[in-house]
Amino acid sequence: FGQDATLAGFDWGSYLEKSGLLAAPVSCFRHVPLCAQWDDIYVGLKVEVLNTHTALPSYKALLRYEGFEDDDSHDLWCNLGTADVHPIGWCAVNSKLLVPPQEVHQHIKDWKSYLMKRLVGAHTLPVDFHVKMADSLRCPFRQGVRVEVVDRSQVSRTRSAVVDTVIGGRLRLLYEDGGLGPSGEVLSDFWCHVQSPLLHPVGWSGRVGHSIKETDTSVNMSSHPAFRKVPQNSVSDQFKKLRTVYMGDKFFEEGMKLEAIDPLNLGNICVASVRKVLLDGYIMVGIDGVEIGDGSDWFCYHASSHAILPVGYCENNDIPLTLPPGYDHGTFTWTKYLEETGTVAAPRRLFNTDDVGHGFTSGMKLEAVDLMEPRLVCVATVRRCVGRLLLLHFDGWEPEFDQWVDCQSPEIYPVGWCEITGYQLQPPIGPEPPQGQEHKHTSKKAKPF
Ligand code: MLZ
Repeated sequence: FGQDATLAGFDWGSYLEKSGLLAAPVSCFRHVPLCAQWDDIYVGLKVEVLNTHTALPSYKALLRYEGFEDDDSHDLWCNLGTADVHPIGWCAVNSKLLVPPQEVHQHIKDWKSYLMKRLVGAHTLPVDFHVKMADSLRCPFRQGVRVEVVDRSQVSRTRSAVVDTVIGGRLRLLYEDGGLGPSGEVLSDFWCHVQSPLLHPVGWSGRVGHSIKETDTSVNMSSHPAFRKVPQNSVSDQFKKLRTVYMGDKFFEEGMKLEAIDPLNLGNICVASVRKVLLDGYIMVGIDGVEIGDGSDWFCYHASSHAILPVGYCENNDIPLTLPPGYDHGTFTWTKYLEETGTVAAPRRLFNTDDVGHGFTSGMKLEAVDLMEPRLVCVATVRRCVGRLLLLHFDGWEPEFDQWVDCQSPEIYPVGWCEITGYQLQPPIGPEPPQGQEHKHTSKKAKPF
């Protein structure tokens, strides 16, 4: 499964126009190329573009050739991040001829003086635009770097893995004892962004007290290119710094109750418990009522994670709370539940619910990782914004696939990101969205994985 959006005939420009929805602005995504430069990009900016409806502040912009004035018949969708779009003056500096499209010649006789009039005082792309783009795509990881990352076959532990591929800051990781198939194919891999909270330097698990799968050294991976050289251990400065939390004596404690995003069902926020307190602000969380009992389904969250929430958060924000089996919404109250279970709620101030003032609003389009199948970057829509959480919907997929993510998640990208980085984009399945309204789910129910 998994198909390339371009090959499938998907085009963001016409998709947005048909849906009548906006793309989320690049400036909403702090981890992506040119985020800091995006204040300089706005409707009316002039650029030079290869001569081959509304402009949107994503990477994709609708351009009109100079000379067409109010005539939109030759407008074209371009990705501002790709090398074919240049600041005004680029042609002159590079001794290229700046010529108008054929049709313009017919009604503008003196092109030179027309251009002069139009361009004097106009704004254009910053001169270092493409340099900045290239800079921000540089990545501290290469093939052969060893990391510790969540074990997708048992989420409570990490596992040693080696970087195979890097695309746009997203890593394809091969578990070191994942094995190779008969024709050398990788049997077990994992994808995440370099800033993912699931990714850690070598030695992290031991240091914080997280369980790690012992590498089965009898598995031979040496015929795979990522294992040709001796893996090079990653170190903490290659990773994103998390906010420091003071654990002191008033920190999370084993048994405290909270609400947590279910790591295996990211559309659900559940009744949960702190199961273990690790070091450096990390805790292991279990979902009440569905735990297997051996701890293999606990999940590690940092105290600053958006995915753990204080008791009452769902109710206060009108989000349906997923209850333990046997409880129903008519009768469940936290007060009763705490009493019944003889437990306490984790203190509200331990949670990172700071409002960060992101610019997302519901209905905005973006490119988002399906975290249950993290190789896939898909066409998605912001369905709800609650504090720093966004509920994402994957266009064309059933609402069961919806996922809660943090507004600063490194796994969400502006429209056009895949095109810039060369990452494959998963187009929406099913028919195109109907005009001017949100996409109806017409696809038949799809199963996860
Ligand atoms: N395993 C799934 C892939 C689903 C991907 C959905 N992404 C929004 C399938 O059955 O195809």
